[in-house]
Amino acid sequence: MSATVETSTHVAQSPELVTREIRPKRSKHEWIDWMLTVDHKRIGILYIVTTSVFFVLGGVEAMMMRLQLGVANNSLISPDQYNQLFTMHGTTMLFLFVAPMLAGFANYFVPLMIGARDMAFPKLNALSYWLLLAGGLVFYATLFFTPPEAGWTSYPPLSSAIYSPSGGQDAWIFLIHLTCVASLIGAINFVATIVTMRAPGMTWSRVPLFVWSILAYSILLIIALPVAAAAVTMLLTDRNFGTGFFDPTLGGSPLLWQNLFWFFGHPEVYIIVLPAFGMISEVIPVFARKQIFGYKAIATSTMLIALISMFVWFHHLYTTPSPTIVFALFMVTTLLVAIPTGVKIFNWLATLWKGSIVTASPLYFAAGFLSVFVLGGVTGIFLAVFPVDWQLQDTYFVVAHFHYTLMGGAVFGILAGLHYWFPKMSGRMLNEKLAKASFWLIFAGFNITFLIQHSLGLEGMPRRIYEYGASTGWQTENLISTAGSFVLSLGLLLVAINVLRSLKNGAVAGPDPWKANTLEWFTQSPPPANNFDVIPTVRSLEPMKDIRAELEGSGRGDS
Ligand code: HEM
Ligand SMILES: [Cu+2]
Repeated sequence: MSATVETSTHVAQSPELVTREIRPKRSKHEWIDWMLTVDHKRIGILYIVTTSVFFVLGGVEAMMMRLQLGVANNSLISPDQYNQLFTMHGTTMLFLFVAPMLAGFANYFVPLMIGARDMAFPKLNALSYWLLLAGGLVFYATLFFTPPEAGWTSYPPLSSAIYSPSGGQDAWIFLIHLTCVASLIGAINFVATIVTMRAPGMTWSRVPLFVWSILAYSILLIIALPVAAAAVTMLLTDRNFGTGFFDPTLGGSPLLWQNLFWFFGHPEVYIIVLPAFGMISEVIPVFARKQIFGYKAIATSTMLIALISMFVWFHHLYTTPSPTIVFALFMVTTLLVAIPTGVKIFNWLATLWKGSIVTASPLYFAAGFLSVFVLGGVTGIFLAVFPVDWQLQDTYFVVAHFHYTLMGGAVFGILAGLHYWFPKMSGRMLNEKLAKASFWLIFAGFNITFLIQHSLGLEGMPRRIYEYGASTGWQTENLISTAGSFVLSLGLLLVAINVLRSLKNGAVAGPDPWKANTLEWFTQSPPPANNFDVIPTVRSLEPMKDIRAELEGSGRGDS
């Protein structure tokens, strides 16, 4: 690309930001440019658009399940179809929506936030995206054959050739392989970029908190993914080549799968939640008009959460026949995670405390994140205590818990990030009224859907059942939950409408509509291919504040 650039002088909307735009030579067809792109911003958009489609698919699967469960003795969906639906839904949401959606935001914003012109390895970056897309296509091709039905956890013997003879399960394995390679390449790229390409003056104590979170996310991926890849390879050979890693009749053990899977699977939860934490840490100080409280504590707690999360996996095996001392040890490590998480939450609250709060939509979603994530954390503390887990495991209490952490944590975080960064990515503002309306629908709908599932769980409703009898007494609560899921969907639909409308008709954003702190706001919206003409020297945690102050001092103001 570098050989075919033409330069032009381009003055940004704001007089102080003069960026010489380098336009890569374009081919006749726009879509060919997109397919061949190695620009981190375009790759970021490709990720965000692709994963939004997968979110819709996962959402449709969820709604089909909620429809089936809305009334007792319903026969809308067969037992087999229900198994396929929760397997597709869980797998889609985790591997094809949340994790790669966050990778999309990281792709777009990490280079901009550290003042770099691209990722360290732009071509590898493109490869990551295409591998992910290939994985998603292979997985969804099973809709035309037989989709997998052993759950997103694919425990043997459920996932063995005897109980899951269809190729759907092998497609699931292939999906995991492809996303593992994609994410591993991406993670190495992020580490290289963050370590070597920061702007002059950006010492480690001036690295934005979102970038810290992506560093932690990448390190976790690099440690956890090879284990996942190994485990699914063993499952593949067990299913197809007669090995017996997980088959007791051949000397193997199903518990080996559970250990390997959760050694990866629990860090995966933090792989999802840490970048959402990072987004919240960017949004809160901007809209509280205050410097983040406890920067070092938040950055340290991010790394600590990543570290501890590698030593908690056994809490998923509390109901296996294992020595109590092992349960006790893992209970302690699991409870330990609450400390750095609490540190973050108190620091966010302290940042908001006595701030001059700007009540804009990104802050709404950040506040929504705080409240639902805290509830998910609290039920996590309940479940960490193994005798409690013995009562609640595999009930709707667990379904409620992990939707509060995964959906509450990741989706509210992503929505906060989307509303915050949309002006930068598109050059246009979202409609605030519509954004706030969608927030209230999502917040209400989410809580109506999932809060009541805690009591369903306490009443004994097991997860992964396709129907229940009228005599169970679970009918009303399930109906409320299903009704809530429609409110939630309506809210999400409103977000989509807002995005699509604003792309064309939104108010022009300008380079820095929020008066924010970090370097992505030092360039046009959307940024030119080369990101920055001049890379400023960073002198504090909030370089944009310094730049604005300097311009005011020199009489050029930021009007
Ligand atoms: C759009 C709102 C959502 C609704 C209405 C919803 C609903 C459901 C339902 C009905 C189940 C099956 C419960 C069972 O029978 O055991 C389920 C399972 C699950 N959901 Fe969601 N969900 C939503 C969003 C999400 C999101 C955003 C994530 C992840 C980030 C997620 C992750 C999961 C996982 C991991 C499972 C377990 C699948 C399994 O048992 O193998 N869900 N969800
Ligand atoms: Cu866990």
